[in-house]
Amino acid sequence: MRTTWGAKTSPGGIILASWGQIDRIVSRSDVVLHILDARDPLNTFSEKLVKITERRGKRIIIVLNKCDLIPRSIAVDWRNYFEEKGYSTVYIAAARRMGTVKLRTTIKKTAPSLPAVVSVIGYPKVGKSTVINALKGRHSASTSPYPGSPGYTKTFQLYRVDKNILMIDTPGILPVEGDLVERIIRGYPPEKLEDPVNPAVLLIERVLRHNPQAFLHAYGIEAQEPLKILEEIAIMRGWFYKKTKEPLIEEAARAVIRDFHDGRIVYYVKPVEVQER
Ligand SMILES: Nc1nc2c(ncn2[C@@H]2O[C@H](COP(=O)(O)OP(=O)(O)OP(=O)(O)O)[C@@H](O)[C@H]2O)c(=O)[nH]1
Ligand SMILES: [Mg+2]
Repeated sequence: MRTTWGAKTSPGGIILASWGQIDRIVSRSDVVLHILDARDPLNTFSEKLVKITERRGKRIIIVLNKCDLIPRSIAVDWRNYFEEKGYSTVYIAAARRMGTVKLRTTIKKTAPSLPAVVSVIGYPKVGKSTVINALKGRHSASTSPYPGSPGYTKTFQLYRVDKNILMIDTPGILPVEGDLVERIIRGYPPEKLEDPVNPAVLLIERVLRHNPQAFLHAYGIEAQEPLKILEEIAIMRGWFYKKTKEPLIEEAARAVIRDFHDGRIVYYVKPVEVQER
């Protein structure tokens, strides 16, 4: 089923869903899977989606995805954190098909009746389409590594996962309530960012707060100042302004944003750090 819907595009050209559309999708679902990036669950968690789901009397399952990028103990801590708040929670690594058995049984336990319509909702690039493919057992929903790169989800589409589960893939919702860094790095294709340096600097600062070794491991760079890190990446890759021969930090900033999406820059937040904030 392809639904026609009033498509909206961000200044970066990405098609985003609106809250009204999300509300309609939630109304049509029996269960909502809210997909979070396990590296930073709270910054990819939408209070607004939870409110919509509650208002519509629907059940929600929190899915912590990309758990291959974090230690298992942290995934368990985050699951406990969300379960203590009353959410049914599953941790998975959809790209590696890990945790899919548990997710499937949780969906079936949570659904008021079977077959169930399950919508998959979350910020851009958290892995919504990959979750559908992992449950379906083959690549059906198109996926892509970066915001706006070919294959990102542009429309709502229904997939039959098995005889009891129908899933609706959705485009990444615009995190209007979201944090500035997330909004920029998930909301725009890196090559379309007019100023990639400022968001990259904020991202680097955040990564370093949680993992001071992140850039040493990713690029062999020891520096701890964001601009110095960008300069060193540009020098390493041979990116210079033609005229001035200065390091082309804009290109390095885009590379950092892409490497963050790819999981090359290792960074994760622990639930205890959140509680201490
Ligand atoms: N390491 C890792 N990467 C993942 C995982 N799941 C998805 N990805 C990667 O994350 C990127 C985005 O995946 P998609 O499934 O396209 O994400 P999406 O949420 O559907 O993205 P939009 O449709 O643009 O909102 C791809 O490069 C996936 O390979 C995972 O479990 N682990
Ligand atoms: Mg998608």
